[in-house]
Amino acid sequence: MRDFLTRLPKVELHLHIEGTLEPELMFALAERNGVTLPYASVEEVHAAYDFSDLQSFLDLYYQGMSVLQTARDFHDLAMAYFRRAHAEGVVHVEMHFDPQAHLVRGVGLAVVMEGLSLACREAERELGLSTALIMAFLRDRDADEAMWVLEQASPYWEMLDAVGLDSAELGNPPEAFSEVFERARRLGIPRVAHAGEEGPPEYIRNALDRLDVCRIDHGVRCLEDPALVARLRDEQVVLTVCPLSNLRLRVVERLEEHPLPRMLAEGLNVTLNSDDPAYFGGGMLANFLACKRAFGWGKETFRRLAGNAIEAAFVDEARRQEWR
Ligand code: ES4
Ligand code: ZN
Repeated sequence: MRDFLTRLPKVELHLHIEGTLEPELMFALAERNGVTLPYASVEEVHAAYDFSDLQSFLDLYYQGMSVLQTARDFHDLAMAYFRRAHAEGVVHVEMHFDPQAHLVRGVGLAVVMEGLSLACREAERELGLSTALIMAFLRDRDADEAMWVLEQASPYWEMLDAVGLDSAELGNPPEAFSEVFERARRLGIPRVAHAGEEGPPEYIRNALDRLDVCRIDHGVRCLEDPALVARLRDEQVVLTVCPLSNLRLRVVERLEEHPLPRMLAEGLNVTLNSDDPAYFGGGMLANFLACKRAFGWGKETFRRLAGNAIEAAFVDEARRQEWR
């Protein structure tokens, strides 16, 4: 099964590139940039990654990315991830990045875009790995700032495959960003949003109705609302589920209790993704293997899940055909 799951062409639709920062690279970049980290060793970092909820993770996630300062850092971060993903049989990566998390530290959007876009071209050329960019707005900062970031990004609009909405969900409902997402819609930029990870089903509904998103990131709390489940099934809304993330952030206490099997049984358009692999215990293959262990799924189920992601990717039909 491990061989089968490795060889299965996997498309990753929900990944935060800053969440791929492994402790070893974090230390190397800290040294290169003269940044002091609050950890003495890789073991200490791993010990600190014992999260109680989304916020406790986000605190360390934003702290960890303080080592990312130059375009070269962003390039090295992304290339290191692309190489790992490629080795696991990932054929396409759609990565969120968080401009505001860098802007507040004095690292401008041009630095981020230069590093990431260089890595994307290199991945295509050297690994045959295709990539897409999702510029995410931080929902725990205000919508005016998000709108400013979207305008600042005008030189890069053509390079964006989508905009997204992430960070601390509870108390930060999607509708606060309706004008920003309307602006993106008018620019012809597709939209996705995190919803129903820690937040209630209502946030999923409002992301669809008020932000006009084509995918919901996570969405696992939809099961609390049968009418919403019916809608998600009827409209075949793509849900980018991240099992190991949900486990490590205590959305579920055990993977065996994860809503994934019920979501599949409901006929929902589910995909498997890794979210922040450096923080949550592994990438795409680890997530697939964890599901195998917890749910005992056969090959057909994994083919279906991987197929759902292929159909939902921001790529053209010819590319899709190579992976089917
Ligand atoms: C995130 Cl797991 C998760 N949820 C919301 N925002 C995020 N940013 C990075 N990882
Ligand atoms: Zn996420």
